[in-house]
Amino acid sequence: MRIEAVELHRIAMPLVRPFETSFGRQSARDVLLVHLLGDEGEGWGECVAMEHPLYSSEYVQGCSELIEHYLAPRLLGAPDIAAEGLGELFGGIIGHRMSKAAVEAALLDAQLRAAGLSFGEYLGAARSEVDCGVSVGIARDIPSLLEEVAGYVDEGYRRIKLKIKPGWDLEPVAAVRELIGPQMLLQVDANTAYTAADIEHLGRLDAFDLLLIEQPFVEEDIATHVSLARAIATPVCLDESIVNVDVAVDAIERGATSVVNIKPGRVGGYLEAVRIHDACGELDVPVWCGGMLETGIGRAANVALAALPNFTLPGDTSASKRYFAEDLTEPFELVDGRLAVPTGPGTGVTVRTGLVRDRASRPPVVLAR
Ligand code: SMG
Ligand code: MG
Repeated sequence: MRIEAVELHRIAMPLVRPFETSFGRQSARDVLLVHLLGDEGEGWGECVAMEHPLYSSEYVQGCSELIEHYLAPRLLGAPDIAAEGLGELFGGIIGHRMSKAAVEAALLDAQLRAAGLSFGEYLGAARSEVDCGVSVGIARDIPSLLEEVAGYVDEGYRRIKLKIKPGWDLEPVAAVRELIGPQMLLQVDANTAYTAADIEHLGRLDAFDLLLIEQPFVEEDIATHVSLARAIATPVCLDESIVNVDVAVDAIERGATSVVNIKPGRVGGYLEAVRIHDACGELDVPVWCGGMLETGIGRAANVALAALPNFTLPGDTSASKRYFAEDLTEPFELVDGRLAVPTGPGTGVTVRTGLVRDRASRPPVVLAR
């Protein structure tokens, strides 16, 4: 399709409760949306970068500028472009995967809407609903953590993930395992907060029968993840480190990760996410869909991805109300611990453009041919 205009929207979305990880605490989501208008229709994509470069090197304002100055000009200069051609169109622009992924998502939404195909149909979904887990932030104290976890268990979530950091690990994990019982799936995520000196300490998590431990060490450090995986029984799962399919295969072959967290934004888009899914399937490595506190726009596409056959573990694909009182689309609601894969064309959800306008934190950036 020929892209006539690129709009970048910024929305301040308050969270229903603050979310704290090993790298910080946030009480709102600074959302960047890409809206593409083309000769065959329009599409929306959500950028997963956080407000500050603390989860990874990308951050919202940087993504907005990168798209404005580098990606949008190439889009607007192309006579005819499809999502499958973006790798070539953006060739030579190093990194900036979250920015590229947001543009890809918007273009996929536009072209799939035009073709009358849903994300699920296009990506290869094998199920009509997906098992959901919930990511639980670092709490003020153990009683508050238990109260929050108990609420999610009551809502029907099929897996609990606890954020951990040095000083907030064995005790909260023990207390939650005690609360939820031995059957319920439980995993932890350190967001790179540990070092090689902590390997013995992390081995004590083996006592709690965890599904996995996610990204204990910095993203470039595959070797220390290999050492940990050899030292402990709990499976090691990489998140931040996995930036494309080659890195995923290499990390698996080296023994650094035996489960993979797939986030389309982190790997440059849904097409690369599917390549990682396929490669992991061939290596018999299960995958699950991560989350970046997406609004309904990003969530819709993630839920479709999570319905692919090798997504065998519950994802961080929670209901809209886990984060937002009011979503930017119709809300995703948990039914029996699952979310339904949207079936309409494109993402299958409708963007509430009035809300996008009313909640804007700054004027949109509008670029046209
Ligand atoms: O969308 O439910 C969600 C968030 C899940 O914990 C989550 N994401 O490292 O996996 C992760 C984090 C990254 C974002 S933390 C601000
Ligand atoms: Mg993670």
